[in-house]
Amino acid sequence: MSNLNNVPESQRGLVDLRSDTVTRPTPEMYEAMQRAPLGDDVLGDDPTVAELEELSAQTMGKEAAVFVPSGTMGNQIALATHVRRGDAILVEEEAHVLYYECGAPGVLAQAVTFTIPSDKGLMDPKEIERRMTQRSLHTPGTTLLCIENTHNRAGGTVVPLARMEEYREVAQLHGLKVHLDGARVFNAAVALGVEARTIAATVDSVSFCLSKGLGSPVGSVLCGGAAFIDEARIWRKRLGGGMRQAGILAACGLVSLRTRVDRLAEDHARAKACAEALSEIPGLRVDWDRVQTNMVLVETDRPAKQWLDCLRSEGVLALPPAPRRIRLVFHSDVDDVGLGRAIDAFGKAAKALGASPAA
Ligand code: TLP
Repeated sequence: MSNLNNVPESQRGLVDLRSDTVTRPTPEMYEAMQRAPLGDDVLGDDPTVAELEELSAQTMGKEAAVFVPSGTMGNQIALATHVRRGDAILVEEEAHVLYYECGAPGVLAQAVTFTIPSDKGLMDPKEIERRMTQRSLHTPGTTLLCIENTHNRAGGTVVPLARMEEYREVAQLHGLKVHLDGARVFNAAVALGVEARTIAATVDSVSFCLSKGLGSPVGSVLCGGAAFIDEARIWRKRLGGGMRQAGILAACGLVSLRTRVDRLAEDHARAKACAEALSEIPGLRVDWDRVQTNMVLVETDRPAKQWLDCLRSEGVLALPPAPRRIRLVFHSDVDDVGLGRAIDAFGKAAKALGASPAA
């Protein structure tokens, strides 16, 4: 069922597929916020934050965890904590940490990033090895490999466990640490039919978002070894990410972790159904291989903006990650009725635009 809590009048009736970040808190979350025992987390005494951090660490099979305001902060704290200034980080060429985090690896970790091409988000471990540098008078030492699972710009694609293990092996062989941008690691876990901790076991640190498919209004968690997380806490404070009575947010995170993971399968099923329907509509092309979790990337026969304007007039919102590409993201605030409306809106847009079947 759609969750209409606190949806402003102007947004009622919209089918918002721009991102899974747009979900509103559930009634259980509001209740949990009201009940949550609070303290000053910068002084280390918010019991609800402590509970969330403990549950997160357990869930990921790591020693410790730190609650942060955003996925971006979780990633960038991880990078800055893992590397020394001037080190090199290996990262897939369209990774979120590069593409959407405002150049933070250069600004905060002060690292150089070497990029690895991929096939739908999957890097070749041989290529990773080929791009490593040894610290010398000339070259930066490569000390970190950063992975994204699921991969956002590739369309929510999943990195299978076997590939994660290969990444770990090559990293270990050369003394690199591995950080996982697991903003949507629970989507990956559900798609693979494994526990998130099984994926996390292949990396040194993992950050995951509570505010995406898991439905919390705000927050991410960075998990790793105890000494790493101690250091990460300093980075969080340095970046202004120390939050006071943050238990009010952590309370929602606890609801997310305890009750919102398994339902991600529903979002995946709707994404598949959507992809199937859209591939019948003239002017659109869907790359089936990429529809693995809660996203659908749609290639458009003309500038995506023209399609998006038509969709908006039908009350359907989406974003264009490239000039002729639309991204649709399914989440708990889009039910089957919303799915149907989105498909209808694409059909109407195709007619309005006179899209040709041979796109
Ligand atoms: N992704 C957002 C946008 O920034 C593109 C979205 O709508 O998908 N890692 C990955 C893989 C992400 O997709 C995101 C958010 C983040 C990190 C950052 O999370 P936040 O937005 O909490 O900083």
